[in-house]
Amino acid sequence: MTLAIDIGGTKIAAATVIDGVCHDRRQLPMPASEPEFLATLAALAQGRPAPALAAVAVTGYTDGERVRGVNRNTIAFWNDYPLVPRLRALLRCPVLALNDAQAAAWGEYGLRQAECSNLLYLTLSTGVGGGLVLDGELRRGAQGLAGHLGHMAVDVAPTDGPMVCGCGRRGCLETVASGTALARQATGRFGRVLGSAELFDRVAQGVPEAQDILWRAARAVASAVASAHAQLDLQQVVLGGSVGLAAGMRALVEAALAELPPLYRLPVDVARLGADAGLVGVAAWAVRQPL
Ligand code: ADP
Ligand code: BMX
Ligand code: ZN
Repeated sequence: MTLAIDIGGTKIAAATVIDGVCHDRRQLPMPASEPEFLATLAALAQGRPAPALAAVAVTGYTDGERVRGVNRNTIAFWNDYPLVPRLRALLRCPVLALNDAQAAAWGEYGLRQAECSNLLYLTLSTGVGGGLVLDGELRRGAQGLAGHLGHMAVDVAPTDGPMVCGCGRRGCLETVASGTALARQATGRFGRVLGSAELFDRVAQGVPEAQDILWRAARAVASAVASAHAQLDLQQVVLGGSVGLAAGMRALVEAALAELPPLYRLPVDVARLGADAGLVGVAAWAVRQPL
């Protein structure tokens, strides 16, 4: 029995995963401070059967012990944070950690092995994350950074002009197409604080300014996907995260890819595991690792 935990910029989800199925899934907001974070994790773990293993999908890149933010604005205390030792002490069981999008890529690949062996998972969420399965293997890279497509510079600027990303680069995909970026642009365009879900509502109502923001985001995603494809020769793109799963987003990304030369028109699907892709994926990955 594996306790799976998915730590994002906005929320933490936890579930007991048995044979690839989530049981007792619970979700709480991601707190801003470390003490609250540990208390939230304790609450999510409470009342479950003692796990043999905890598998943690985490925003940021990890060497398996510590976690670091690429975007330094996402979580204030995520700078070389000893996540795994802290969780080991809290949960009193072995703990394995993996980047959240890498975890979700592995989860989606598990359902698609018969169809493809080169898959890109993109989460459009608080940030924009990416996970790569190439030749049937999950790629983590030298320090766990592999697949961070959110920090590729794209040739589409947000409606409020090219922005410096929290990673320090200018023009990253994440500054155009993350939930945070959509909310920022919607707030600027409509003159009052709006979230990404409210932007989607306005798109559904046919408001042109809202449609413009989302279309730019889709074109930016397509631009990054095409660049990744040229480099890696992919077969399938899978979209996840609350923005990636939101109504109409997949179709917009496919429409933006259709503007590009045929070579770049990869099939785009939404995560079959939905919001559980990270939980199921990290559990499946962890049980195969030597402890
Ligand atoms: P995390 O980044 O913690 O994994 P999510 O995948 O839920 O969490 O992504 C959070 C982002 O998605 C936030 O910017 C939030 O405003 C946005 N969001 C949440 N729900 C929706 C929705 N239904 N439609 C569009 N955007 C959403
Ligand atoms: C950021 C980066 C990635 C992560 C992606 C999606 C940080 C803290 N995170 O690009 O590691 O995969 O966001 O994460 O730099 P989420 O928080 O949106 O789920
Ligand atoms: Zn960046």
